[in-house]
Amino acid sequence: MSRLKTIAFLIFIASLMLAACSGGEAPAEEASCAPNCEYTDMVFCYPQLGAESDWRTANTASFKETAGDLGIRLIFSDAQQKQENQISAMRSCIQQEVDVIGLPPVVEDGWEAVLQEAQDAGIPVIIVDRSVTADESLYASHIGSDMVLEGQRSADEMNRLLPNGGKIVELSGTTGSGAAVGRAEGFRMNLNDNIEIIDSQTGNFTTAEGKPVMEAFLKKYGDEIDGAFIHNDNMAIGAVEAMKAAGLQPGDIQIVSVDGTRGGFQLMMDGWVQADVECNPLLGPQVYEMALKLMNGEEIDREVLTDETIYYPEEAAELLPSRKY
Ligand code: GYE
Repeated sequence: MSRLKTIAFLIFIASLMLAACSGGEAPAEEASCAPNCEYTDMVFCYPQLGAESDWRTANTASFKETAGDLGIRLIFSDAQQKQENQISAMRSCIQQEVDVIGLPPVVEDGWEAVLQEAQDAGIPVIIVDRSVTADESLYASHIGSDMVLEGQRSADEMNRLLPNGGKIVELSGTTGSGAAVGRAEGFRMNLNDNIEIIDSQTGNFTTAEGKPVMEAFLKKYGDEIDGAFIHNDNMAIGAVEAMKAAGLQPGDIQIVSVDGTRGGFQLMMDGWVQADVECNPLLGPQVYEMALKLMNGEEIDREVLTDETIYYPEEAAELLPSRKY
């Protein structure tokens, strides 16, 4: 082989290796202001999934208020818990050539096509809050809670509340959502063998749908129910309404809920909820910081999990006034 041919061959092999390493990932286009982009240069798209809970309202406020404070142009929409609405909102943002998209996916599956479209357009996507099942190469990062850990923590609390075992019901979040799937999985991982989940139904994370689900449980199982794992505080509010209507007293059913909203704190103060596992919705500042780094072509973490705790009735009254949501 002549020297020239050898060099050409080596270049060919090197380019093959490079392509293999990058996994076919199209790099996000750097913004024209890079590497000195500022928040005031940013157009950020947030196709919010809905307004189903107080958690969601606080999450929306966090994105809107922080955008206002930092001078970011926010393109916001509300998909009313419908994936197809979120997908068309994303497509509209891609068409408008936004700098970064933050996607809080209503369900885990079915995002491949639109994520690919964003990638082809050079627009990085940060998955916010719930997770997706799409391949990691299709998005820049995920910032949100560890839903499996929240489920595990909830089970630890239920184990503590029912030391001699018992029968419990589960009021699950939106079917197929990362939050409901993760919490259900983590809960089953840690739950003691002597505690039996006798039924599990979705209340879609809303107060309005949580109430009839608990009503039906009470009708079907009566006083067989020792405990309830409820995937968010808004459904717990609905469930407690049903329990009150059925003549139950606080503590008749041991309740573990998730979120840590003001409504959840009030339920703890009134004796209805025995533990509230925190899920923090105030993700705006963190997500925008990462979005700016992406615009400037800086390194980012592929997964950022929120640091969270568990709240108890004893501290609820003291903490309630300082709660932001
Ligand atoms: O727990 C619930 C909301 O995805 C973590 O969605 C979020 C959940 C939250 O509707 O209240």
